[in-house]
Amino acid sequence: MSQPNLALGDPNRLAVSDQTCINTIRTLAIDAVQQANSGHPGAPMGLAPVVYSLWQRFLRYDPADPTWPNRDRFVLSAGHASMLLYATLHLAGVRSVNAKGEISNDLAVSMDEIKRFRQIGSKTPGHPESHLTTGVETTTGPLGQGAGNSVGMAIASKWLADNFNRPGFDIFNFNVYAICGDGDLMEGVASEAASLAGHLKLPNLCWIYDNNRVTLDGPAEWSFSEDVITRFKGYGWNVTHVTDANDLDMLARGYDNFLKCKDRPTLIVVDSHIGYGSPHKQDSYEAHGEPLGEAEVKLVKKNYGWPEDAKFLVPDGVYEQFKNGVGKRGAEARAAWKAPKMPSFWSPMASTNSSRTALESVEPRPAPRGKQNTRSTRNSFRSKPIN
Ligand SMILES: Cc1ncc(C[n+]2csc(CCOP(=O)(O)OP(=O)(O)O)c2C)c(N)n1
Ligand SMILES: [Mg+2]
Repeated sequence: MSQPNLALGDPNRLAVSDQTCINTIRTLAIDAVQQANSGHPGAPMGLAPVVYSLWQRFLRYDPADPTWPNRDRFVLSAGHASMLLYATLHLAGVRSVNAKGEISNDLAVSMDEIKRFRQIGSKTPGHPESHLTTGVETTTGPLGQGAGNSVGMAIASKWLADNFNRPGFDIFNFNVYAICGDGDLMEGVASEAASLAGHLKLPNLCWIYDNNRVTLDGPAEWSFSEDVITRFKGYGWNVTHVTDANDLDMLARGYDNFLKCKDRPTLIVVDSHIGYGSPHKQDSYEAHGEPLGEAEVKLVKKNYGWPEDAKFLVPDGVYEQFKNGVGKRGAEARAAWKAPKMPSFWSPMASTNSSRTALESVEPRPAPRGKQNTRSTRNSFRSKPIN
C-alpha cells in the first residue's frame, strides 16, 4: 500500500492550518524518534489531533506562565508517547521555569532538545520527567501511573476550591485531562483510581482513552477484551465515544460533553490509528516501539503532503497558530484570574504579583470538627516551582 488508506480518512482533509499543525506534531515525533533510533512514533501519529484539539480549543493553560496555580493539568499517562508532549510543549511556546520557580524566556522544550530526544542530559528523555522539563505535570512511563496521579490532581483541585474559593470568587477550578492507552487501562492502579474518582464524583477529571486496539507486541485483543465503556459506567463515570480521532468537530463535542457534565468524571473513548498515515505500519504494533525507518518516513511524509526530505520542519504560520490558540486563550484566562475583583482580598497578590502570597493571605475555611486545619496541611498545598 503506497497510498493513504482513504477508508480511514484522508489525512489532509481538515482545514489547512489545523491540519498543518497536526502534521507538524506528527512529523516532529517521527523525526525525533528516527534520529534517536529509538522511541515510539505510533501513538503521537495517532493522537496528534486529539492533543492539538484539546490544547488549542479547551485547555486553560498559559504557555507564558506554566506556574499559574489554576492552570488545567495535562497528563500524558501513556508516557511512551513522550514526543507527543514534547512537540506540543515546543509548538505552544511553553516557557522554561527554573528550580527557583522563575519563568525564563527560554522554551521548556527547544528545537535543539527535540533533536536531542532520548540523549543523556537532555530535557527530552524517553519518558516525561516532571523534575526535568517544564510542562510535564507528572512523571509517567510506568503504565497507569499518570492515570492514578490525575485523580490525585483532580482531588487537589476540589480541596483547594473548598478551602480557598469564596462566593463569586473562584480561585481554583482547574480541570485535569489524562491521556491513557490500552496499557494504562489494563493496570490495576488505574482501575482503583478510576473507582475512587467515580465514588468521589469528580467532575473536573477527564480521561481520554486511546482506543487504537494495538499494544506493544500485537493486537490488544490478544490480552485485553473487557468492555471498557461498561466498566467505566459501572464506576459511575460519564462515558462518551469519539469514533474518529481525526475528526476535530467530533473531538470538540467530546470535550464539550466533559465540560457540561457537572456531577461525575468523564471518559472519552477515542478510536484512533497507531502510526496513522504509515503505509506499512499503521494499525500495527510495529509503529509502537521502534523508528519507522528512513524509507517509511518518506512514504508517511508523502501521505501527509509533507516535503519528503525535510526534517524537523515547522512550516510558516504553525507557531503563530498555537500563539493565537492556546497562547491567547491561556493568557486571557490567567489575566482574568488575576483581575482585582475584590481588591481588599486580592491586594497581597496585586502588590507582589505572586500567587504564593495570595494563597498565604487567605485563611482556609475551618476544618470539620475533629479535623483541625494545621499549618503543615496548608503548607503542603502551596504552589511549588515546576522544573
Ligand atoms: C507498568 C508497565 N508495564 C509495562 C510497561 C512496558 N510497556 C510500555 S508501552 C506498553 C504497551 C502499551 O500499550 P498501549 O497503551 O496500547 O500503547 P500503544 O501501543 O497503543 O501506544 C508496555 C507493555 C510499562 N511501561 N509499564
Ligand atoms: Mg494501544
